[in-house]
Amino acid sequence: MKHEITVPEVSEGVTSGTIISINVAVGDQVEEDQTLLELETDKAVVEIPAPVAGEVSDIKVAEGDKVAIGAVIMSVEDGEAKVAIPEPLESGLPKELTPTIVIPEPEQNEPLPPSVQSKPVEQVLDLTPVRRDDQVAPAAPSVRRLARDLGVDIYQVLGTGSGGRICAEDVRLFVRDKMQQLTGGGATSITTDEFTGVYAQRPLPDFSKWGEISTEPLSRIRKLTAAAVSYAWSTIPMVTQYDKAVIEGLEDFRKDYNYRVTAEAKLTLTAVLVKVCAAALKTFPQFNSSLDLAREALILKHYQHIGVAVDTANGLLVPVIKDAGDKGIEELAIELNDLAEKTRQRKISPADMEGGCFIISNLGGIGGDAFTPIVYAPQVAILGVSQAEMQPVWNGREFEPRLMLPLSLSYDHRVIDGAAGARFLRWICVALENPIHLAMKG
Ligand code: CAO
Repeated sequence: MKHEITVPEVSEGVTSGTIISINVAVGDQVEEDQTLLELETDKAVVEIPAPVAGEVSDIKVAEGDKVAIGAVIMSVEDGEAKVAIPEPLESGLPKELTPTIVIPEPEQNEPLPPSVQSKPVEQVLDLTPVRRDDQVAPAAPSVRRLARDLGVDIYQVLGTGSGGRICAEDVRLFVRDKMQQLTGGGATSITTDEFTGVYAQRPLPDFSKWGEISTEPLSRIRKLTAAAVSYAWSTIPMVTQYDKAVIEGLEDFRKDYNYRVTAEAKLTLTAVLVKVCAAALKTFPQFNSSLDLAREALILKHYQHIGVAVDTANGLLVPVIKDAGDKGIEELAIELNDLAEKTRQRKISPADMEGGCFIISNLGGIGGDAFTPIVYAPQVAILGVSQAEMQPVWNGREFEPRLMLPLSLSYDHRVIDGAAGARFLRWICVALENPIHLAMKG
């Protein structure tokens, strides 16, 4: 049987296009969906696929030809005799083949499970194919294959690419949307092995309409960071608690100490915080835990591995100081300086960044008086450190200048109550103000 291939309607308002490449010759055997030729319109370049497998029997155009929408440009012979096809209904398929899924209305007095009580009683999901003979969906063969594999009628998918071109993400969004219609967007909606993070985004407008733009590919670190913070932000109900520690005593000691040691052994505020936070995790074990929702349990860790956010030329990395709770501040300072330097030079291994229980993000060397750090799943808390500065503090009789270190603790509210968050952060402030407390606790 002979199939005539016509110039498809690419998008509204487009009446013609130019053949920019012909990928087959008369006599070639082609697979279904194999690209036969490419058509350029003022809105997009469209690949025109073979509607069936067969032999190219006729080519009526040449590269460079301008063709009108609807003109016959090629023929493919599938080698089969023409057979009688049941008269299609308006939808394009016989009624019995129309895949319409109906969620039945429940029995009048039958109680609904709580998870579905608020859903509409009947939802009809119309998956009727809408293919029209005169139109080829503007999508690459790989995207058509994906749609076919997922059972999606590609003609129902809204293309978000240039000129309405359909990409793989459009097909996935279509499936997600239909599944959410089916489940009411509830807990049984579509799940994927991997949270799509950075890709979970609505289609972008064409910014070039408003001015000049340029595009840069995301680095691997940026993609990983985007996925991690998107996941954490959308799955952890978090709260941030703020407090301030008076640190002139600590700073006097640090400056005096640093006067006497080499650069490798320099005692930084962050090293002191690593020790303080490790001790705080020992005192408040639920801050050193991970929530196991599947088992409805809290996993408590009996080690204190502290991650330190390090700003590098390539982006944020978080190396982990293992067993910080068992190490002295001097040892921690040397280890942190070494690890931070290796991180900046990208000389750390993935193992150096694994197993963290809690993160310290110190932006105080750069500036700022407060920020909200994002808990790094599956951890349950993170400490943000802003810039210490002299501030007037009322001592009961007068204002006196004190060096105040602003701290912000974000925590997973499913695991940690507000009062516990406030106590934990106050404990850290007191430990920074009175380091002897640390020596007392070991
Ligand atoms: N307040 C005021 N000054 C501070 C400070 C603070 N909170 N923290 C550091 N400083 C000062 C230090 O005292 C130091 O000054 P001196 O040289 O006079 O002692 C200077 O800033 C530089 O500190 P440092 O970088 O040598 O050492 P550090 O331990 O304080 O910081 C590190 C190490 C790795 C935390 C830091 O280099 C870094 O990368 N910070 C950025 C972290 C980040 O990007 N976080 C965002 C993550 S997203 O939530």
